[in-house]
Amino acid sequence: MPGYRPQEIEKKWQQFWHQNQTFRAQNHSDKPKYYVLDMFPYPSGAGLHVGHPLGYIASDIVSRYKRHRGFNVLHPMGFDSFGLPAEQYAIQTGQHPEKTTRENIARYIEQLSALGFSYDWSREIRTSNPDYYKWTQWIFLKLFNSWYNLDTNKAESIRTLQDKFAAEGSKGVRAVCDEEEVHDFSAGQWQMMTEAQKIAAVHPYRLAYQSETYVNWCAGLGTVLSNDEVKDGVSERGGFPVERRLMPQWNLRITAYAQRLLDGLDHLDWPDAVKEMQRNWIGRSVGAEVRFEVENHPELPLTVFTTRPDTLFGVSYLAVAPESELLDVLTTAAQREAVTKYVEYAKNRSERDRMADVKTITGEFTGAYARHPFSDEQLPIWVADYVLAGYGTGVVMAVPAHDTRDYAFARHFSLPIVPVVEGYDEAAGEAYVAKEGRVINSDFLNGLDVKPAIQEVIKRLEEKQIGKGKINYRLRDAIFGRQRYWGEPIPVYYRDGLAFGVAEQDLPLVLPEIDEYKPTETGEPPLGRAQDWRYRNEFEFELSTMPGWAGSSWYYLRYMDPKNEDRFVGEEAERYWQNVDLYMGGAEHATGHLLYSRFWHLFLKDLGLVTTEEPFQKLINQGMILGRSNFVYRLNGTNTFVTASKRKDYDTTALHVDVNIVEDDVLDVEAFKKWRDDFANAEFILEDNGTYVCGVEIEKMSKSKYNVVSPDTLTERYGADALRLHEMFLGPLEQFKPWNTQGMTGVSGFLKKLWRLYFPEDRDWAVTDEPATPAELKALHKAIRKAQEDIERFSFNTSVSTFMICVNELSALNTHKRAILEPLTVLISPYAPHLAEELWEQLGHAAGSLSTAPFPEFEEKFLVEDSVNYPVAINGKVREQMTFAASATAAEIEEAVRATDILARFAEGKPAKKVIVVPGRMVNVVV
Ligand code: ANZ
Repeated sequence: MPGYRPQEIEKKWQQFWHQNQTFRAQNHSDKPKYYVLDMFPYPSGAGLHVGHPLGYIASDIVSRYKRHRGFNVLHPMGFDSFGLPAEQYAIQTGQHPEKTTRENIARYIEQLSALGFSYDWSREIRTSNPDYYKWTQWIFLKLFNSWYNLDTNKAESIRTLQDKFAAEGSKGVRAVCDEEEVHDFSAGQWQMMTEAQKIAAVHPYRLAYQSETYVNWCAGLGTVLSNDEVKDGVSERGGFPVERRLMPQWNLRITAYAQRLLDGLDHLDWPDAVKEMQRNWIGRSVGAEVRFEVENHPELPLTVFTTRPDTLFGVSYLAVAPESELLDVLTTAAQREAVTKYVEYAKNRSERDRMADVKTITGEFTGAYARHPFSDEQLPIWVADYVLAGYGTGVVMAVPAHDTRDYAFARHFSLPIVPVVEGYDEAAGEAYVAKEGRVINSDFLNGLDVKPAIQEVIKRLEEKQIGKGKINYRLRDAIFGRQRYWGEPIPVYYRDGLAFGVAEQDLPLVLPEIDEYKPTETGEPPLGRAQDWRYRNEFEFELSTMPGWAGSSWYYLRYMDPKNEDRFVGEEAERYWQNVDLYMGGAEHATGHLLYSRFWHLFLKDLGLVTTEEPFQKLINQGMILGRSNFVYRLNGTNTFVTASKRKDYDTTALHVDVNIVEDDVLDVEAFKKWRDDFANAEFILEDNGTYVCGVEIEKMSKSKYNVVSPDTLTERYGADALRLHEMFLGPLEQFKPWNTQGMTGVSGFLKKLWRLYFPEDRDWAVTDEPATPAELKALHKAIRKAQEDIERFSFNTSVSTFMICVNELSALNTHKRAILEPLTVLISPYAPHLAEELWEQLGHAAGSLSTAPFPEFEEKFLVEDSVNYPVAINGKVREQMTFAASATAAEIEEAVRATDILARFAEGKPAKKVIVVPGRMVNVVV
């Protein structure tokens, strides 16, 4: 077996691992556990490109390393297989999304296996399989059957709520609920309610509940979208316009967990940027609610939320959101037409535009007035789209002197600007946003500083019962329904217009077959097409399905015990694996998936179904590998293409060209003519050396830019081990970096060189049992120390260069010794596992895999030099080099220097006045 032939050994070891289930994790072990998880992929039709495996390679290196270090490692893989692309494809082609999904997964598994990942495939899960989504539905039912008790600060069974109602009515209940929907009743009134009335009364307390909610409606996709699926007013997928609409929707009460989700962040080993994004997304604000009476409308006082109650005496108007139902009542006859017109305009601007666009100042006077709660001053009520319906109370008290948006608005509409904190400068032309300072113009607050003033106002509001201190969160409840086919059916049915959960023993509620994957003629979601689809042949099912993030909110638990038919995860398995030690995935999930899973986990914890607080202890976001695009330059209006260096002489348009027909930026001209029909007769203006050189740009990898590089051809040509090393070598894991194919040759050359330590070109097998020399041991142990330190701090690119240095040193020393090469094999195996397995076998370990061989122990003693080289200078000028034992003392060195004839040769035999020894560095003789 002389030459390094990755194609042969890689297939061989992939089969070996598969047949022997080498990476199967046990749920019982004396070893410590380590759970390494990749964010599981959505299997798209395009397969993997070289950017996808980056994180998988890194996590695989850690998994393999941990096995060498004696851990029982859980490293699973599965598929997030419900979702829009498969459904869009189904709409276009009529093919069942289940079929496309299955085919795409098969291709993914093939590609992943070819990269030699040490997954425990026996634990594979697919979120679209009924035996998986049965448990997603089960968790939904748990949410549906729970409420959030503020007294115990956790979720509880809805039964405890009913018991409270029966015992003390609604008074004694402190819950996170839909405050507008709940009504006060006594225990007696509860007893008198019909069953249906009781069910309706409980509904707004549920953690999974239905309500009329403003949603992002995307007509182009025929569904609602969550805030993180909408970017700049259009859908992230497809780029269709999104409008705000009031629709009945299923929601999950994530807001009940706002504070705990915030607090938990402090204990997580996550990138600061991600934690900060979650903090902002949750958006905690401390302030107060203040009630303003409205003239002629004693029935509707307006309540505002403010973070600055200290500025109460600077209020010059109130503003309500355009969506507010109050507008109907508030607006006077004279203003109705103008207000209606304004509302129509504002409704279709996205929240983001409304917040971000500070230049377009719009609004309308409603004709109504409120009264200041302390001064009784008259305050006009406006409608303005910078006020958001979903935040606070949807009404603001505007203080133009101290708030930027209010200031702009007041200037635009000539409303009064009254400074109430010292420091406002009228001439400055902007608000003075003061967090501290002395309060002025404010009756009983005059002279106080901002902070005590806030306390004082809250005290007085509470005394007068017209307001209270309040903590607000920007976080909204999560909309949990999609009007789509390819998702988990929500396990709810309707009886007399009331929603009921399907009985647990009837799960899974399997997705029914339908004839077309489109909404019905009457605008119902696709499930409305299902024939005879009724609960117990009688009741109508809910027709919306769960959003894409449902299945991914708990999948890490299922991997612990994927075959369990009685429980979503077995108790013992959960106790053993606890949670994920290392989670690897893209930064784009910072506020979606990572927040939802934390929420579900806390909820399951509350019900005693899991024992840990958090799902993912450590998180790493791998950076993105960017594409390296190539361009050709077409002379406008012709079919002639000019090479890059000459293009400035012509009027050209740059076109992306498939990077697979370009090598080292040189275009394969014949392949180009075949690439697209319209280029068949292309003509070229070439470089002077007769080649066509393409332009280059670094961009996101995407099909439309023809810069996608598939791992398949690279593994065929260079091997998976080379690809693994190369991807790590591209740069620090977390960074964004451009792909480059040329580098593959370099790492491939390195692997060949490594191989030659075992199989030199002139011999079949060169490994000997001779003892290693200090120099060889030093080269090895330097590498062990560095590689171990690097893996522990997730710095993989530096390890690759360490290996390269080590192999260079060993090659120079002509090393072929088992004492060196055996530990080296294990050292490199997390990175190049196929090559390592093969060499391990050749080293005589026939019985099995090296995957659990102990990681080589670093020994400091091999790095300690036994002799030191001293430059010897006379009056500061280096004249000679002398070598001393590392243990030699300064006195011994001085004596040895004096004993030489150095002064005779370089200082005309003068006597030495002084000999200065700098230990370990140099000797200076002063004459
Ligand atoms: C008076 C005031 C005076 C305010 C002042 C600020 C500065 P955060 O910190 O983000 O929670 N606000 C309240 N509800 C709003 C809504 N639905 N849409 C838009 N703005 C709203 O912001 C809270 C502040 O934003 C509140 O405090 C309110 O303006 C405004 F010198 O009240 B403030």
